[in-house]
Amino acid sequence: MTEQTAPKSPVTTEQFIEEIKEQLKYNQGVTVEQATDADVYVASSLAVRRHLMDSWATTQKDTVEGNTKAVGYLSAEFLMGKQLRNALLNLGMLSEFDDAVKALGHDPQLVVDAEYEPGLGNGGLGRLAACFIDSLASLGVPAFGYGIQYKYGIFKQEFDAEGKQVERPDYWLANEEPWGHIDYNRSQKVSFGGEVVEEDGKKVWKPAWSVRAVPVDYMVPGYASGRVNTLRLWSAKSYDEFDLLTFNKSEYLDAVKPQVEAENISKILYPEDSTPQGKRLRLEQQYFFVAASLHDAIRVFYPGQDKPDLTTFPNKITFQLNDTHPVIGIPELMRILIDEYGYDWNTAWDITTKTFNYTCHTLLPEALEVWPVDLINELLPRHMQIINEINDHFLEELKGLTRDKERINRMRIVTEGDYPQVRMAYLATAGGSHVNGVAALHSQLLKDVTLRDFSDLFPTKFTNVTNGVTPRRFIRLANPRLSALITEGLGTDKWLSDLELLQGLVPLADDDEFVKKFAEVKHANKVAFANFAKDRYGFDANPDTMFNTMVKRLHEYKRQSLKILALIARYAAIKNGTINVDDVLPRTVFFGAKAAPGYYMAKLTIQLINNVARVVNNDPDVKGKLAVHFPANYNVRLAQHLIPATELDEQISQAGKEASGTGNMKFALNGALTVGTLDGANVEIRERVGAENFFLFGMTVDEVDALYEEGYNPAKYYEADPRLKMAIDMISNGTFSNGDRNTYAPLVADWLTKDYFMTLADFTSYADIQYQIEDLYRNPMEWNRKAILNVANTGFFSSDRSIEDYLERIWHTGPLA
Ligand code: 26V
Repeated sequence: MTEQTAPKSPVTTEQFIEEIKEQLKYNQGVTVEQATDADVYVASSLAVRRHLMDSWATTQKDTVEGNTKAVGYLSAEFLMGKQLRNALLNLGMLSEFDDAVKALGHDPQLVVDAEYEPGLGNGGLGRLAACFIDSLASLGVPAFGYGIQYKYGIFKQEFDAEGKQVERPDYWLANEEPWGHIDYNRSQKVSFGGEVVEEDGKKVWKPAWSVRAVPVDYMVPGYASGRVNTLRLWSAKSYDEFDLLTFNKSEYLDAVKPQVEAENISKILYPEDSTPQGKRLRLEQQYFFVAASLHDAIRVFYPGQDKPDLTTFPNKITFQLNDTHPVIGIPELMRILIDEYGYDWNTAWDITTKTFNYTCHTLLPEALEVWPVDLINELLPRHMQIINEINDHFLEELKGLTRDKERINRMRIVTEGDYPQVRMAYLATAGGSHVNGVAALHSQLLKDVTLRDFSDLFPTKFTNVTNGVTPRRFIRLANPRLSALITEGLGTDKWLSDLELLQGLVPLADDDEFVKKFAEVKHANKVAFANFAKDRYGFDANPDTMFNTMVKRLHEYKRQSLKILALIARYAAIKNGTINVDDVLPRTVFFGAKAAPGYYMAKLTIQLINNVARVVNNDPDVKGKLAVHFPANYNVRLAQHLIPATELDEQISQAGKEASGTGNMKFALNGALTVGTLDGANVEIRERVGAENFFLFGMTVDEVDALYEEGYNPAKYYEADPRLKMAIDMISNGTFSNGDRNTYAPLVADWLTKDYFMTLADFTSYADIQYQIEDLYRNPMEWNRKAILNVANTGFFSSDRSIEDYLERIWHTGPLA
């Protein structure tokens, strides 16, 4: 990326004050005196939007008229985070905003807080999509994000009196939302069901019902690029405003039923992020947004053309499939080309395979989507025919490549048997040009294990693009103190658009003055977080203790249980005098995690963490030495507050299970040290920061495989390490359940008899490395030197670099001229 200095504000503070006043008056219809923080938030957002308008229009025009292939990022999730400050940063208006809002008598922080965070994603995959569209715009690449504007985002998490997770609906559109522009004039019709008939030797799909997909457009401003791309999120509306026929039968409620059903499609984000449930509504969602997006792209790139030459389609736009959720786009494009535009099979297949590429984000076999043939037949009968035909052609092609019949059978896109299914990852691999994993280790495992047969026969299809995160949101906005120090240290702010410049900080790790300043920044961030936590959650966190954080979705493979077991062991050791109280390094542990509502073990783990926190925090024996906090509803906003304040970050998944992780990158870039396994992007982070600046523990992928092979017996580890035995016994004997021995019995039983993710086997090495961690922490200068080296050496993990890799290896396009 070409380095950019911070953009210059298009307005003075005085001008911006006038613009906000104008919006207050003509949009909200309130006087300055009447205006609430929420009013000022809406007014300033609308004013900011106006400054993006010209660039948005020229970017759209150049995207259509220029000769640069665009990128279409198809994703069921975009976990955007709040918009206002990001837009201000990218326009260079942060200080003008603060000053203008103060002049109007408001606290800028409260105005920014009035924005309700859109939670249109579950976790890593959705947040990655948001980072990627930020980087595409910042690099000046013409791009569309395409997804769904869910009415209800990821649930709001609360904890009840027993510490159990309770899910509340997230009705994020309850207040005025100034960013999305509903464009009724560019809606698309999306049809479902019905049957396929033959007419004049041609297959004709006669759908049974249709919904109207209405685009809601969000501006995606680039940082200092002068470009503003579009995130187009589809919302489902009914065509049948009123079914008169039914109404005449005087069944009023029945008359609105089709309308309600149609609009259900974009009503809610599915909160599972690993176990697909094969739900009909979810397939409807997938087809809904993908069909609307493909038709939209044809409309955009061939304006006003009845019979466009779609053989040029892959030169106009390349579509990235964010996991398998949009893969139904492959048969949909085939259907459009063959049925709607009259192309023959081979031409259509050639266009389609050139148009799509697929990113896989998982290694868990149960997370790979499959759809029952019966369900696809019912909802999308023409697509099922096309998928079957793709399967037939593909099997023919395989016969030309190998004589291994078993291998060919394993590679079927449509399985055989009584309940045949479509394997979406296989369809995506066959129907696109490239397949990539999201970290080096993950891409290797995809080739060696998950998609082995495919990579053997189509080796050039496979590549790796290691994930990244946007430094604009996760360093500059989240951590202004560190940002200022980095700019001071490097003598430039160009690092925000060329993150490898952080390398320039390496020598400063040996500069005691700089190290002290860095330590002050971290401490100030801890104080700021403690204040935020007190205000927002009501707990006291002591900034003079080590801040140790584990935030991510709750999943057994991520092993929050390992953290909680080690924590209990530590608690027990302090209590029973195994460690001298005076030798204990004071620590505050923060958890943040949502569990899928139907994921029993994950929810029970949440309950356990909350109750460990209750017991530990109320025990005078460990006061000042150990504290545990679990703020509810971990989201992007909480991440932006907590990550800059963290000193030790936990990335402790079982090796071979976390595809990449992106939190690990955010923490390292904010100067936390990582305790982690050799999994996902941890491997690459450790390579870059240096083994001596990373706390490695646990089994490797090969050791894990060998142990499965040998036969894993978790009870052996329970017997072997008294610390582990003590921790598990305390859970069983009711220490964290008011004496009730049954509460956590399912967790204990699982640990002692199954423990699929080998938490117990890694316990000893995890507990042991804590001594190293604490020894280092006792030497603040050395700790902070290492933390600086983490910042300095992780510039590679900018999402700008990820996007440049995609451009070069997969998309073969670049910035607009
Ligand atoms: C699967 C499903 C299954 C059906 C229900 C809805 C749903 C939603 C999402 C997913 C896929 C989850 C995969 C995922 O989030 N993977 C994460 O992707 C991150 C970005 O690449 C990566 O850093 C994490 O390691 C990986 O777990």
